[in-house]
Amino acid sequence: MPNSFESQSAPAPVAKANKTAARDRFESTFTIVRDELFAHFTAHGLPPDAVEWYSRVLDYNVLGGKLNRGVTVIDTVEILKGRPLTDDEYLKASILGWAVEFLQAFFLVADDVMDSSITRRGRPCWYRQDGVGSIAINDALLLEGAIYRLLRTHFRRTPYYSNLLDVFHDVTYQTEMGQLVDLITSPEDRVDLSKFSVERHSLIVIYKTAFYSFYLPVALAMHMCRIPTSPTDKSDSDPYNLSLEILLPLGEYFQIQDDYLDFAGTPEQIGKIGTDIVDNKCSWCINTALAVATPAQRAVLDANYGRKDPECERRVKEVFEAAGLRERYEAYEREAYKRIGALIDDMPEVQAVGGGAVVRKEVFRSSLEKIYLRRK
Ligand code: DMA
Ligand code: MG
Ligand code: MG
Ligand code: MG
Repeated sequence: MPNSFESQSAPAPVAKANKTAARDRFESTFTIVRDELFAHFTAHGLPPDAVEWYSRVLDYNVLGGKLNRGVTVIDTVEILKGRPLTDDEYLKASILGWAVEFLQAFFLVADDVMDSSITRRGRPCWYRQDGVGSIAINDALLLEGAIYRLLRTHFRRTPYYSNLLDVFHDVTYQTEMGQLVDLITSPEDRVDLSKFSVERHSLIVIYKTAFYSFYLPVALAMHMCRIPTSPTDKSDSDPYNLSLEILLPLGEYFQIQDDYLDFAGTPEQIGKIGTDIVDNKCSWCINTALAVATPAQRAVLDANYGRKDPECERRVKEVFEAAGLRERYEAYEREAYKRIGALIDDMPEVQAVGGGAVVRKEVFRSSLEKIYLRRK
């Protein structure tokens, strides 16, 4: 397929139906995961009210999203194997998919508390539900703990168990580093737009989003397919490092979409009310506006950004509109799609990495197509 923005159109109905079927099949395996986790709670003698609470935590926070990360694990295993999966392979890939979705749920529950967000996936954020409040902190930790229960149950006896644990631990820590820089770059009480920069933004988004959203699902699939890490680890030919070269720029592009939609998307469309302006976030929008603002516009931004006042937020949005952010974003998206597409085009079709295992570039193309032009 030619790699040009112009050649892209809406997905064909068949492709869309396949996508929905893949998601539905993945979603249907959730009951397995749920039942296992409940059985474990019950085996520890936890009372029914605790199991019932946990059940609400899982249903509310793990389900209701797009499930792109989980589905990507399964898609990637299929691409790497080059054939349909056996039932056992499908189950294993879907457990890894759920483990990624649990990690996502863990981060989102905590992120919404830290960002004082109002809604998520079209409903109140979990911490804002009646009777939840700061219990959400422990609920987030329980969601993280569940990952390691699932891995232990399904992978303890596989030779790649330690690789799975390693990648989950690494990526979790990287995400937390990103959240740290995100949070300390947006203090509530001291707005100082001169602290923002595209370099700072790039660091934040690669760490808080790209590793766990893009690298993790692919790396898990690669481990499940027994793709070896290179013995020298840091070498250019290490397939995991090569994957990062595409997946980190892809993750950066994805978070820029998220930043843009925080400003330009409607709550109905994105399922959440944008909080970046009020929260003083170092987002793509403010960085782009700062780069082109006239002195008068800059003064409006200085006086109104990061203020807990709807009128201030409205003034900032006015400057964003006047600075042509919508057109600038469209141009950015075309450029990112071409640039990342070219990185993928430049890879060999198949990278043989030893032991008969191969990495196919379709893995990366499939991730890029999943997010291109997304509006939610
Ligand atoms: C998301 O950043 C990062 C993590 C680790 C959840 P964000 O606060 O921009 O996400 P959202 O817009 O979904 O709240
Ligand atoms: Mg947030
Ligand atoms: Mg956040
Ligand atoms: Mg956001």
